[in-house]
Amino acid sequence: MPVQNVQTSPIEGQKPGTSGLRKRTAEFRLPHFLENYVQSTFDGIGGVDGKTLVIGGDGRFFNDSAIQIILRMASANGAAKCIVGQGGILSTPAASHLIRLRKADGGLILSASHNPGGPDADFGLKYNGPNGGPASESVTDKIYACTKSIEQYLIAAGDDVDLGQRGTQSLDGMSVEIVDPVADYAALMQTIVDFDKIRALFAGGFTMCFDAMHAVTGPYAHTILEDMLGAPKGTVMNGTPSPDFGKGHPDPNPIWAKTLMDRMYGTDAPDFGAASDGDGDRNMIVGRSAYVTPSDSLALLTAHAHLAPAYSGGLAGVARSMPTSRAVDRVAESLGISCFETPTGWKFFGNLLDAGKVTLCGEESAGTGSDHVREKDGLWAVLLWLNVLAEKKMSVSDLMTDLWATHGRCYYSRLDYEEVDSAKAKDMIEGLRGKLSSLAGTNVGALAIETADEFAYLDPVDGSQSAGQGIRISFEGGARAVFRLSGTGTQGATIRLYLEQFETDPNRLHEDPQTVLKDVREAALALSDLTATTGRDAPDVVT
Ligand code: VG1
Ligand code: CO
Repeated sequence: MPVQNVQTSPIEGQKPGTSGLRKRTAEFRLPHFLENYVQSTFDGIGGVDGKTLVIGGDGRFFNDSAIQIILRMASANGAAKCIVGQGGILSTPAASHLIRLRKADGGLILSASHNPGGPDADFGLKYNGPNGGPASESVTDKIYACTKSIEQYLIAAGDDVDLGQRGTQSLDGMSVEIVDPVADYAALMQTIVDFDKIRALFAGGFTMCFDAMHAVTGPYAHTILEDMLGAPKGTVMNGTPSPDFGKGHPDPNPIWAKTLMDRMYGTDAPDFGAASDGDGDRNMIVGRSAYVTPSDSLALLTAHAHLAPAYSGGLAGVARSMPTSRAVDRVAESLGISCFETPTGWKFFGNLLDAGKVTLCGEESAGTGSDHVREKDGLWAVLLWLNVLAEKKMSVSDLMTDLWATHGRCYYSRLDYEEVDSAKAKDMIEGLRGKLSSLAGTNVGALAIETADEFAYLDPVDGSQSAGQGIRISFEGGARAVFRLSGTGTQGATIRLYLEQFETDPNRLHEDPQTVLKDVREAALALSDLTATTGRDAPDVVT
C-alpha cells in the first residue's frame, strides 16, 4: 500500500497545555488538524521509526476514527508496532501501565479527560513517554515547535484496522496488536491492594456505589469491583462508556456527580461512594454524608497506605501540586518523610517517581496516584481506600475525624470562573503579579498577608525550571489563596482560585468550609480585583 506524503502548513494554536492538546472536537476534525499534531508529535520525539507505541482513549466521540488515522500515520512513519486497547479503549492509567509493562517507546492517549465529549464538545490527544508518564515540558516544547514549522505528514493509504478483534493484524507492514484493555490493569491492582481483605469486606455486607459517569472506567470497575471483588451487581452505575458520556460532564466532583452525592447524603446511603472521570485518572471519594476533598484524601491515604501490601514498607516520600492543600504536608512530617511541591499537572511528578523520591502523589483536582504507573489513577485510589476501610473497620467520616484530630484540618475550596475573556483574565493575573512584592506585611480585610509570590519550580532531579506556575498568597493564621489560569480549557480562559484555611482548634473541626473560608475568599477577591477586571461576580463551579 502506498504511503502518502501530504503537503500541509502550520495550524495556529497547537500548543499542548496541562495535559496534552485539548480542543473542540470540531476543531480536531478540521482538515489536517489531527494529522499535523500527530506528525509534530512523532517529529518532536525524534521519529517513531522501529518503535512500539501504545494507543487508546476514553471512548469519546471521534476516538475510533482518530485512532485509525494515528495508526496509518504510525505505519507510514515506520513504527514497528502499535498496541491498541480493544474497541480503542484504554483508561489513562491503564495506558500508562501498558507502556511500562510492554516496554513500549511511548503512547498516544486520546482524551479530553473530564471535559464533555461529542461532536459539539471536546477532544484531546497527548503523548506519554517510555516511563508511561505525560511528556515533560521539554518534549512538549519540541512538539509545539514542530507544529509551527510542519510542511508535510506521512500517512499510509489502506483499510481500517478492526479495533474490535483481539490479536495481531498488519497495517502496511506495521504490526497492530489489539489487547484486552482491562486484564493487565486488573492484574496490576492485585499486586497492590489486598483483594482477599476487600472481598471479605463486601462479603460482610459492606455497600458501595461507584459512578463511572458513562466514561472509560465502566469496564474496569465492573470487572474489578463486581466480578473480582464480589461487590453486588449494580454497585457500578453508568458503567457503559458512551461517546458523549450520556450527555453528561464526566468530572467527579460534588457538582457534576450530583446523583451520587444525593445518594450518599440520602437515607439508605451505601457505606462508600466513588466516581471517576472521562479517562479514568481522577477519583472522588464520599462516605455516608461525608464528602472527602481530594486534598484530604491524599492526606488520609498517605497516613494509611502502609495497610496495603504494596506500601507495607512505608512511603519513600509524597508530592502534591502547589494548589493542593497542605494537609498532606502535616501527615508527611509526622511520618518523617519528604513532601514535594510541584506545579499543576501530572508530568511534574514523573521525575520524582522515577528517581524513587516519592511513592504517592496527588492534586486537589481529584487526582491521586502512586509509583505503580506514571499517571494519576482513579480506580487505584478507590481500591486503596477500600483496603484502608477493610483494615480499619471504620466509617469514612470517622477516619476523617481522626485525621483532623491528629493533624488539624485544612478547610479547602476551589472556585472556577470559566470562559472568561482571555485578555481580561491575563490582565487580572498581571495586576496581581505587579503588586506581589509589596504585599507582605500588609492587611487586606480581616487578614494580614505573610508572604506573596509566584510559584516557580526547580525540578530536584533534572534541574529543569518552570516559572509562572501560579500566584500564592499566605496569610497569618494559616489561610492561603492561590490564583492560576487553567491549561486544559478549550474556550476562553478559566481562572482558578484555590482557598485554604488551616484549623487545629478541636472545637472547630466540623464547620461548614465556605463559612470558614469567607475571610480568605474576600481577601483574595479584594486583592485581585477579580470582579472589576473580569466582570464576573460569581464562580461557575465551586468544589
Ligand atoms: C486540570 C487540573 C490539574 C490536572 C489537569 C489534568 O488542569 O487542575 O490538576 O492535572 O486538569 O487532569 P488545569 O490546567 O485546567 O487546572 V485530567 O484528569 O483533565 O487529565
Ligand atoms: Co482525567
